[in-house]
Amino acid sequence: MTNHEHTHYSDNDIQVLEGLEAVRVRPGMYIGSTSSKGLHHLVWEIVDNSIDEALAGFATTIDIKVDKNGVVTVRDDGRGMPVGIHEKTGISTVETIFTVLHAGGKFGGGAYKVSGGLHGVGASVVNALSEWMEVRVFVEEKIYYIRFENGGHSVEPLKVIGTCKKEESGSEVRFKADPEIFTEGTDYDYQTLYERFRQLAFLNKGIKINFSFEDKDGEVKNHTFLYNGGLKEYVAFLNRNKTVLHEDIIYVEGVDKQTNISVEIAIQYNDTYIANIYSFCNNINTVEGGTHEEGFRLALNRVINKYAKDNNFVKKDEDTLQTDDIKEGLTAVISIKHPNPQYEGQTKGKLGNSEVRKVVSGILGEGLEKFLLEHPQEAKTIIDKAMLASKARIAARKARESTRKNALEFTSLPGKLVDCSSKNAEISEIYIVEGNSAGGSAKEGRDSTFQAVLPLRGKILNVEKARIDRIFDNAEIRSMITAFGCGIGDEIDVSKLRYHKIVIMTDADVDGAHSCTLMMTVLCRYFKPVIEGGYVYIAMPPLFKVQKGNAVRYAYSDEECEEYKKEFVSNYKIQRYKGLGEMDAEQLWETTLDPKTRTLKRVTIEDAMDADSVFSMLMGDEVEPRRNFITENAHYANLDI
Ligand code: 28F
Repeated sequence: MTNHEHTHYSDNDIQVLEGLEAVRVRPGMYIGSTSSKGLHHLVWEIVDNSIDEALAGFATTIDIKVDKNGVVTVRDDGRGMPVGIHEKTGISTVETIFTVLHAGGKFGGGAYKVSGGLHGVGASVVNALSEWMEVRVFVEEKIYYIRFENGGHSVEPLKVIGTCKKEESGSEVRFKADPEIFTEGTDYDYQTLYERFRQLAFLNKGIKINFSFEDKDGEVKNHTFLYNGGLKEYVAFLNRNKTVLHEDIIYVEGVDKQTNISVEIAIQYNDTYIANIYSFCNNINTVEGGTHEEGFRLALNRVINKYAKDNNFVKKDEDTLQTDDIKEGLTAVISIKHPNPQYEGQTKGKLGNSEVRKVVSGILGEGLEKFLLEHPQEAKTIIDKAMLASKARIAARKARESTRKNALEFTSLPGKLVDCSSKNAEISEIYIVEGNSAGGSAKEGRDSTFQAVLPLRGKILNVEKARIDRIFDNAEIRSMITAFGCGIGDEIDVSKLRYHKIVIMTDADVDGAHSCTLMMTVLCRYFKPVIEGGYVYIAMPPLFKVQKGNAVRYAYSDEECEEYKKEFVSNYKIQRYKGLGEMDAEQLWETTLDPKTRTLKRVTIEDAMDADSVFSMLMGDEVEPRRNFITENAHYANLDI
């Protein structure tokens, strides 16, 4: 810290600076981590403040620019941050907001912060973790300016640096994250930013978000996100590669006057058997659900069953449709805004406020009832589908009971599994290999003490197109269930998993990528906790072997192959691997099995929504988006999961 930079500070302000020092000492406590994820939190934080100004009704447009040097600029057309002297700190409110920890909450003049919440740590944290930051406020035809350096030290107090038009009011923040803090560098990921801004635009209808991103080569991509239909457009987007059962999307919104909770919900059924329900509180994806999702299910169950009975779809009381039946093929987004959200659960991704249940159930119940009465055709389609699901559920229970019986009767592992000798799950690995020839090499090449091999015959079942009863009939999937040992679906118990590494190994070509995706669909749908636990990997076999004498290089891309050719200059041999089957056991060990040299890509569900759309696209009926995706992403390292 260089002292001459803040000589105008009083004693009181030194404390303020110490506050920001604490952020620099333990950044993880404020932004979760100093990885790329933490870096992106800085952007979310500043953008959230603009979103709040828009939700308060004062801003309509947010411009976000990221340049190739990692400088982020965010601007909104709101009222502009208050420029007067702050009563408690004796410095401008702008400077207070950026130098006092949690100033946003503590100094809030009554209006609650809607956006953020979970990560809403305040702009001062972003300032503390920035190499430099500049703030401009456009208000009453003047431009105010302040600059901070070296982790939050103002260079001089807020001052007027120019004039602007009356209608140009708003706030602008520019910053460069501090590379000394962020261990993985200060480069932003285009896809991550793009997807979050798109999501924010869906969740906050009518807010226009202009996004501009300059990549390393200086090429600029521009996008404008504006969805006046809000969640209605979000659900249409999520179903874009699916065959929908009704064009009119069920859409409900309302505010509960007593609690000041606002609710927005959109629902549309498609012809698959999978439910995709996404919930948000204050623009945060509540991945573990919570009381808003409970209220949603209560209303759905109550209203659909009432309608089915009132209209003689079902006669006896025993024919009650279960929520699981009603959820089949349903895509829904639930978004609530709460003045005082309480989060719980392992990752604080579960909404806990109990009053929310009744509020959501009430608002959705009323809206859904109205929709069904006004759309008898759609109502019939939905109830027919739920009744079919109910029949399938009963069939599935029978199938599952017989599978379980079988599992009890024959506790032996599936015949095709070549198990490892270790019984310690922590070190055990299972390679799921497509095709018998590759399975053979893997069997020979592996280290049998801790590596098991499960060869799968041909393509496995496309689970998105199959009902649960058929899934239990499928031999390949049954082998997986027994080999993993942890159960499936709702009955899964990850602590029983027999291998802590499940490695999907397919050829590095389009067919292989397709098989890999199919397997991941199975895992995603029926073994989700196993993916969430970080137990699933994709093996990355090389595409080329470049050899000169005893020196061997394995290349995973054309570019890498070119590099090795240059390295060897001349007299080298190149072998292109068309499939895993072409490698002998020793080569397979060296390139794909040996923990010392192999490359494994861990599969995470960072964004289940997009994983879902990739799967739908790859496996849905629409051929065109699928073909495009496969050709653009032929190297499956790019799969969005
Ligand atoms: C680029 C990031 O941060 N926009 C913001 C405002 C507007 C007000 C405000 C912000 C009130 C008491 C805390 C203006 N006039 N974009 C932004 N726009 N903060 S941040 O007030 C700060 C709070 O202390 C604002 C009247 N009320 C509020």
